[in-house]
Amino acid sequence: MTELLEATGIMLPAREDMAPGAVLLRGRALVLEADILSALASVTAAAPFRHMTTPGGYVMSAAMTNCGAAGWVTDRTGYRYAAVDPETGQPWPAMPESFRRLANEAAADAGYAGFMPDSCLINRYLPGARLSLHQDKDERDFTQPIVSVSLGLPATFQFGGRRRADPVARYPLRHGDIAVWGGPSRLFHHGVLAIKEGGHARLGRQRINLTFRAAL
Ligand code: MD6
Ligand code: FE
Repeated sequence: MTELLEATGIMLPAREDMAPGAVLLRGRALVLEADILSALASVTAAAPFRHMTTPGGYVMSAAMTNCGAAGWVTDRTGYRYAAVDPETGQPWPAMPESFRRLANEAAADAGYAGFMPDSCLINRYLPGARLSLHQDKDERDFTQPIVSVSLGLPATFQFGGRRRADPVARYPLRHGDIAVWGGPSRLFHHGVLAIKEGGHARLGRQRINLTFRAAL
């Protein structure tokens, strides 16, 4: 099959449908890898990773930061998008052009032409960190998709349905893979299983995820 690419020895389809409106694009970020990694270093130097607290009082195991006009934050008062980084008191770093372009082009590949993200949440998972099953529902406009870029250590992505109790499928995510979900699956539950110990050639002992949203 021509629609196969090799990643760490295991063949995966270049494109996989997870649900109606939800698609996995294997290796899609690699065309812009160098630009994305250098822009990532600039953003995280200006807005360092930090562990946020959920409204329920739990410290999240993934460390987070943001770039773009709006950044997703959580504290004891709730989840929201904020224009200013509560740690630095400064606006979040501007969204790098390479980020905007990658998100826009991946969304178009997935069937969502014209995606203009105003928010990029950046998650850093060290081995053991995880993200429990949840919906992304703090955005204003659910007609716009979510574009999620995986970098560094591999992860197992969980993708369920509209209801929390719906069946959940598991997909391996590797460096460069992009998941896009929107339309009928925009509010589907998803999560990330605990990251396994390891080292990545470019990023070392961590997984980085870029989650693009049209939030405002
Ligand atoms: C991922 N992250 O790390 C997917 N959603 O592959 C998310 O789904 C996510 O990290 C909302 C808030 C933070 C997140
Ligand atoms: Fe999410």
